[in-house]
Amino acid sequence: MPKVLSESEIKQYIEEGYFYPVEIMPIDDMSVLRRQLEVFEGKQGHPIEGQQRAKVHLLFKWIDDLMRHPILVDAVEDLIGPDILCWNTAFWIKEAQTPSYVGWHQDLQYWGLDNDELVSVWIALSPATAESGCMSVMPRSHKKLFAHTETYHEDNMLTRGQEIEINNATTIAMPLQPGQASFHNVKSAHGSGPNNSKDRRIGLSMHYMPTHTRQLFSKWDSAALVRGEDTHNHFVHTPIPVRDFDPEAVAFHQRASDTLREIVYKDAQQTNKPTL
Ligand SMILES: O=C(O)CCC(=O)C(=O)O
Repeated sequence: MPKVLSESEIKQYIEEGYFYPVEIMPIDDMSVLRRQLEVFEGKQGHPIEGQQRAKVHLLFKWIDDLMRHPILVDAVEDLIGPDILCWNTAFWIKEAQTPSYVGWHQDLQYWGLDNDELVSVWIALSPATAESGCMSVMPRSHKKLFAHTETYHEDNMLTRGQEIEINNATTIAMPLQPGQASFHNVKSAHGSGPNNSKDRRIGLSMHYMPTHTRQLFSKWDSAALVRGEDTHNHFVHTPIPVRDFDPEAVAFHQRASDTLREIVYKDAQQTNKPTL
């Protein structure tokens, strides 16, 4: 018996490779979380950047809590079963009226993971609309692998500026209000356009996988055990921070985010882009 998703949502995810929106929390509760991010950015004097954007559950206690939110994890359990790791949590921020975009891509090809069960959850902290550059997905694209061109375009937020040629394929925009999330399979082709709105577009992606998953690009990698049991131990479990910038978790973040960088930059040109 599924815990959160309906049979038709599960069927849509399996057949089409995505579904949205799922209500995770009310808008007002999400605006409290957005404020926590922006208070931090105000104190450091600039938006979060570089390695502050990846494995962020190790830096911010409130993100570790969000990653373990029962509605989210129940929904993921409905899709991949009860023993669940979260491999990465990453901010995707497009400042108001800026040209940054995300080229059409499939994640699986760059993450070194050995199966296609990983579920990507993208949760909105601010309105994600057609105007602000919400994510779009190509239905049923998770059933094959596409060739990517590595453009290194400066406005493409991806490490290599990778792009799939989508030609006339059908694509579906996934607008979300703060507190709502979309779910897509690690092989689903997705991308997003620039933010032409007057507000920042702030999203957090969280990548959940079954505990039997292996990392093929690195001998050492980490993930958070968010539910169930891990009898495989292919990933070192991330510590749970007791507060934002807990020294033990921050030290772990250094190694975890350096490793992530090595994985996503495997065979790529080095750029100063974030590790996404
Ligand atoms: O934030 C976006 O527009 C794209 C995010 C993305 O590519 C991902 O979550 O895998």
